[in-house]
Amino acid sequence: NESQNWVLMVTAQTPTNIAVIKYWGKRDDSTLILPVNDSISVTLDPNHLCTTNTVAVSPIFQQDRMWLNANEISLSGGRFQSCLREIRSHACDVEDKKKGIKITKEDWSKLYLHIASYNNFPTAAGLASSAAGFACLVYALGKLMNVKEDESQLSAIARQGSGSACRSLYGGFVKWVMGKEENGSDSLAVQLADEKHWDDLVIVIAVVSSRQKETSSTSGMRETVETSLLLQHRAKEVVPKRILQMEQAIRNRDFPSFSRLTCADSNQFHAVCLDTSPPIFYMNDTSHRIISIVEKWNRSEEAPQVAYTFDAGPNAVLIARDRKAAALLIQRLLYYFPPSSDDLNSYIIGDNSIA
Ligand code: 2P0
Repeated sequence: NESQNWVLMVTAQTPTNIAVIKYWGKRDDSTLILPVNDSISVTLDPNHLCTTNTVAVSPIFQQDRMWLNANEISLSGGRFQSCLREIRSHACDVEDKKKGIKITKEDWSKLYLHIASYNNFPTAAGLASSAAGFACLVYALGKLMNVKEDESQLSAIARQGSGSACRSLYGGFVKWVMGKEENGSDSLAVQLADEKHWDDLVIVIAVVSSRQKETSSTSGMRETVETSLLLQHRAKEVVPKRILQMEQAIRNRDFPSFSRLTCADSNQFHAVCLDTSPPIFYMNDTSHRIISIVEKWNRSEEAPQVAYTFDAGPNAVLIARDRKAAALLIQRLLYYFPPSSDDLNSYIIGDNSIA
């Protein structure tokens, strides 16, 4: 440490995840982000919809700073602060003999970080950018600081950045166990099956609109918890049974059950939004048309070909049972939503607000 001119950095890449049994609602007002029910998601292929974070530490840095897609953003928010505080508290000694760098456990509380984050997909499109973002931030900092905790323990830190982020620490199928503890120590992600377990599935995302949603997930959830009776029924009666059935469907690669549960859970999540006062509408007419097309198609076949699920926005996440079904799905989407001449280069259907 003779010279103060060194910079140590780590780069990590984390994909986003799509819930097939949804998280919607927090069980307390604290900053811990503790959900009212378990959820299950599928983590996307790391080559698509992912966040890349480079985190760096150097004695020359004067304060913690972060850039998102090359624009500096504030780190003063409580969620960033929670993640940074938690990860620093688990930091260990780091030594790079080649560079002559030695950082002790105690040094980490005095050193500042620079974080550069890049999303390879539109941040505003409601495609779970915060999930990939916080998972990647926590994972990359964990590597930089030689944190010894495993992915599951790291997921409990990422959860405090954004609930759904805890599920992006693993690939494949992941369950976020809601936990019972008041301090959130048992509210973490576990991997149900790795990415190779069911690799026939093909996920097609139909971007219906890339406009920013009107009601953020955080405030939408708060309003639902305060006003929806349906949410209480969902969290206590419906989801616990569905979680068990979904785990079984994933274990057995049982697409008919997987599809039935995924579509039903998406529809109930949007019903709970509608049961909120004032009601929250995340889907639009194009989303509804996509549901009708898929439902009709699935019913006309011997077995379901495609599952649909919609998050806090109008974009459709369509999960095809195999490549053949995915090709037919894309053909159908292009038939029902023919691209106009000016958006032939775009993959956006519906109101085509941004190409
Ligand atoms: C999910 N969503 O399970 C559900 C389905 C959207 C619909 O998790 O307040 O951004 O940061 O914990 O994680 C979106 O909510 O909310 C979400 P916070 P988050 O994927």
